[in-house]
Amino acid sequence: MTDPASPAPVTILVPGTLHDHAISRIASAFRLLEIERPDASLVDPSDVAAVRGIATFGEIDAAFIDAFPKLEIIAKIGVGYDSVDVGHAAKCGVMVTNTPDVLTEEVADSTVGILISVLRELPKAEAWLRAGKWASQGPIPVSPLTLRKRSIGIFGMGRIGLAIAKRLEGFGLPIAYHNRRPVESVGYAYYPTLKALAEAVDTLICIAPGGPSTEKAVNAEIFAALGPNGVFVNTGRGSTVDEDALAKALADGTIAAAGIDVFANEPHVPQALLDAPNAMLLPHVASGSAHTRQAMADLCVDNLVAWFSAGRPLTPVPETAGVRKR
Ligand code: A2R
Repeated sequence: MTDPASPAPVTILVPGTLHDHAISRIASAFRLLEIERPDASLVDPSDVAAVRGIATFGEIDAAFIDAFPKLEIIAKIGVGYDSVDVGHAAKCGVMVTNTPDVLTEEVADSTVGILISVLRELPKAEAWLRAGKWASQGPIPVSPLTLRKRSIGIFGMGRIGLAIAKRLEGFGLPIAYHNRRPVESVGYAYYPTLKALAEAVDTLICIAPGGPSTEKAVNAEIFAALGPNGVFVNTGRGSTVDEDALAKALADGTIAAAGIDVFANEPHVPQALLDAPNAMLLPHVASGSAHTRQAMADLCVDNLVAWFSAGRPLTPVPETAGVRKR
């Protein structure tokens, strides 16, 4: 693709791995430049001034933004964009886009699946069968926990939180939530603090964004409030949880169990969590079906195409919604 205002093909930089479908669409619409990781020294100096867009699945810091004087847009794959220094991008007049909505139903499906798997210990049951214990020792002992009679608390009643709530309402369970402000269009019980929500429910689902405002918001105090029958599921961001406090709460019975799909320092998982038999741990798979990852890749590239052809992206993040094409 060339910019109507300039005949040279637009160069899009991809630092690190990206979905294959996004790569092939970028390569056919733009000039694709790939580097192994977001390190500006890996870009040939003759290409630095050509970079006008970045497509990424991962981290983009202020120094990386500053390295490219002609940078106009960072197109992030994923709804969360805490890995991009969006404040700095906004200050520099750089647009940031994410991929909301197209993953909402998939992440909600996965979250409910994780919750049920944790409660009914389905991974342990499968391991029992595969180890031949069903045949040699008989049925696996019944699961101590169940979804029946649970009360659900959702930390982050946004697009995905609402989709989770609707599903669990269908299971006949009461729903409550905590956001910074109540959502007028929903009738679920609102708690103005996370602690009050945790005290009121026995099942806490975290689907809030990462970043400074939620950093370690789920901590020892919240686990104590959730209590010994408590179950915690996180498909939001690992940074939102104090992982040391979670491991301790699982080990000493402060809560009963957890299902964790996201970690503070991915792909590294704290040993104390790996050691917890009452934790089900997953490698950030909540949106990870071929169907949904392709839709996320398409929206990422559609944002680049819309920016360079019409000067407006489809899904700007709120912090850069006011950035205009220079
Ligand atoms: O606080 P509000 O009223 O802005 O509501 C948002 C809530 N939220 C928070 N709640 C409490 N304390 C905070 N510091 C805080 N920051 C945000 O989280 C809103 O209801 C919800 C986020 O919803 P959406 O923006 O619609 O995001 P979506 O598509 O549901 O995805 C949520 C997160 C992503 O950011 C990724 O981290 C993850 O799910 O995939």
